[in-house]
Amino acid sequence: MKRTLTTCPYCGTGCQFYLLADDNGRLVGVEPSSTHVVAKGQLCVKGWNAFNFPNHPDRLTVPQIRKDGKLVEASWDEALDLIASKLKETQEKHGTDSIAFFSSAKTTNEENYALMKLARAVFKTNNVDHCARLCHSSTVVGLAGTFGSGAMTNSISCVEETDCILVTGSNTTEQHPLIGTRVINAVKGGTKLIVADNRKIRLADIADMHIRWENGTDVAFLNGLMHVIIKEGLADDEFVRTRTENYDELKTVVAEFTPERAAAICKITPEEVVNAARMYATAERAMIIYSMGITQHSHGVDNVKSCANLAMLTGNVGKTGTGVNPLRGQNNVQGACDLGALPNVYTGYQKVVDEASRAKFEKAWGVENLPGNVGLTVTTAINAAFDGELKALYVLGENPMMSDPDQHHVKAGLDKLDFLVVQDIFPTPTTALADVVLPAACYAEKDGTFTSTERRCQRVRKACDPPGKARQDWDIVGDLARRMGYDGLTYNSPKEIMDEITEVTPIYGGMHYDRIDQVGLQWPCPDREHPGTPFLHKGTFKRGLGLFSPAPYKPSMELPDDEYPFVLSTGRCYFHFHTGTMTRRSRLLDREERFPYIEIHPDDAKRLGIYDRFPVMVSTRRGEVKALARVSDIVIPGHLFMTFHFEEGAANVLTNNALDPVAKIPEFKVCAAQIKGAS
Ligand SMILES: Nc1nc2c(c(=O)[nH]1)N[C@H]1C(S)=C(S)[C@@H](COP(=O)(O)OP(=O)(O)OC[C@H]3O[C@@H](n4cnc5c(=O)[nH]c(N)nc54)[C@H](O)[C@@H]3O)O[C@H]1N2
Ligand SMILES: Nc1nc2c(c(=O)[nH]1)N[C@H]1C(S)=C(S)[C@@H](COP(=O)(O)OP(=O)(O)OC[C@H]3O[C@@H](n4cnc5c(=O)[nH]c(N)nc54)[C@H](O)[C@@H]3O)O[C@H]1N2
Ligand code: SF4
Ligand SMILES: [Mo]
Repeated sequence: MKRTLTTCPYCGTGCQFYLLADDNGRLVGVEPSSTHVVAKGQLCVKGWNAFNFPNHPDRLTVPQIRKDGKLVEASWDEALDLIASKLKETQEKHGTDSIAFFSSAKTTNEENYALMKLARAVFKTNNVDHCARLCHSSTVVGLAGTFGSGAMTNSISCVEETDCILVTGSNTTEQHPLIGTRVINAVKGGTKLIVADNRKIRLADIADMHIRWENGTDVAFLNGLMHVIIKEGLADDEFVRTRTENYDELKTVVAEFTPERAAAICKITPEEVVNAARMYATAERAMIIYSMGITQHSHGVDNVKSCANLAMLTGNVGKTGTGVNPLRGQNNVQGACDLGALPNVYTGYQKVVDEASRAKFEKAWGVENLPGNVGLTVTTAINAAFDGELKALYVLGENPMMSDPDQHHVKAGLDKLDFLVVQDIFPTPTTALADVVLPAACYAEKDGTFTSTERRCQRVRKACDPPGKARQDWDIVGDLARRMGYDGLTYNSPKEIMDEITEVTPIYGGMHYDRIDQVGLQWPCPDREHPGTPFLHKGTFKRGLGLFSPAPYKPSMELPDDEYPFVLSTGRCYFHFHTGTMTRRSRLLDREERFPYIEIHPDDAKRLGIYDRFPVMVSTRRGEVKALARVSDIVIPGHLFMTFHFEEGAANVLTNNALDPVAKIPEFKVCAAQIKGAS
């Protein structure tokens, strides 16, 4: 049996394991790595099953081109020549920014670098983005504004070195299971746990406090906590004085959020606000863990800034066991951001509007006139397609038909494009609309690196060959570049790409393959000798002083009314990942959760005559979908919860395309819905 050490393709926890291949080169299993810093010999159910989907017969194996309305097999030459000529033609007719690229947090750092370089160096557009937009774009904006860096401040190991954890909007045991395990261990060791999430997630069972506020009211709650902390003299005055600025404004804003007022907005009790404030602020070291419950709102940036304010007010930044810790979702979403698959920055967050950065990349890439305008995001690109302004789109490893808000709107936008290319490993509802479909190699079939939520850049290694004619994403991108007359994307291996990355990216300066062979390094890692950085902002913030950025409370965009009386929230379950392309093709995972379902509180179900496991119709102003009722007190009365894993009951038919004004993240966590029994 061949054993290949690689990194899990699912969540951002970044566990490593060995892929096991038999003599025919077929993947047959997974073996955990007992020495890995995070996994420590364990894996969650998705990790254990990560060998399964690469073998699935549905894999895309040949390029396809749409002819007379149908996708038919084509050669690589035909497909790539067509793409090159169509993209060129579109730009000549409608301008450089009439095309856009979606990159992928599922693919490697090297592949994200290649795609963003293709967009910028070859097609001269900054219209390049990826699913971080739908995920932690509020974090990137909010923490960059307050601290100067948009990443998780501390390490996963810090969970076991803290005295109090505030978990808010993160279903840690299901979505970052091996971080969830750490939280459980910490609690067993005496760490206090506050769970602020209105669903009764598994961590709620062991929490010292479980606060079930209304979705979308986090700013009121966090301001309430800060009000109490200041009033009761629990702030870290020394930290506030020496490490931060704009404290007076914070004081003014939170002064209005008495526990009574905060509690009234959140529909909890004033005592809960006071007790949570005391528990968090009196801990010697306290950390905040958050994820989508905080970010996916039309006021996601305000939520993130409020978390940062709370941490600064109590001096909980810049040391071990503390910090503001957004758990990054996808296996390589941290890396896709770091490598510049974003419309405003090159690698390492070097801004495209900055002339010196442009000059640096022009020299490195041997090109002229890199564009200086900030490009379209995933969400605004779909809107631009809908408005007829965007004409062509190249989607590499995303499934926007299932993952973007308001599916009818997304479909209408994609339908209006003159040309759509989708490069994936499986057929999806997005490939179904494409003019050209390109088959890619999956994680098990390639070399490269992923960067985990704790900024740890780790190796991904080839364990088997790709099926049929599928090729590595970076290789396809390089081939297309050559057809556009550019040789600067021709590499022999991902290692060569990483060597280039280290040259142009200060935070990745020391990430050479020989250094991360066994144990990955955490950025910033500026040079060959640097040991990596376990926690950020020690002694000084990246931006100098931490900036208090108080936010007033703003309600969500669409609240329940007589017609749509429920709050519908969407998210995930333990067994499936996102749009299900991989987990629904893994036998064991598929068996656990087979049908779309919606959680509803027993009181509501009773009132509406809805029975557990019976079909219901859920509708919003955008559309309706059928699902099976899951009657459970996991949710509070008046709230519904659905996952977006199922094509046949797609939650994003229902969701609202309202965006945060700065981060452009959609409001996936709150919209108004109606539910009734169905046959
Ligand atoms: N099994 C599995 N694991 C995954 C994924 C997957 O699809 N499946 N996806 C990965 C990705 S990309 C991501 S981003 C992460 C996401 O990981 P999480 O953010 O942990 O997952 P979600 O289910 O989206 O939402 C988490 C919690 O937010 C709560 N919530 C909703 N609205 C609010 C609110 O207004 N305020 C607060 N405080 N809480 C709220 C919900 O009740 C829910 O329990 O998971 C990663 N891991
Ligand atoms: N309603 C609702 N919608 C949401 C969310 C929510 O909470 N609620 N969460 C949002 C969040 S946080 C996220 S991160 C997004 C995720 O949105 P997406 O990234 O669109 O979702 P995925 O299913 O992860 O899509 C990844 C695609 O890449 C393909 N793929 C996998 N590996 C490779 C590879 O190596 N090469 C190539 N070329 N393709 C590959 C997969 O088959 C799949 O089609 O969804 C968002 N959408
Ligand atoms: S916790 Fe995340 S990285 Fe670890 S095995 Fe599970 S899905 Fe993979
Ligand atoms: Mo995500």
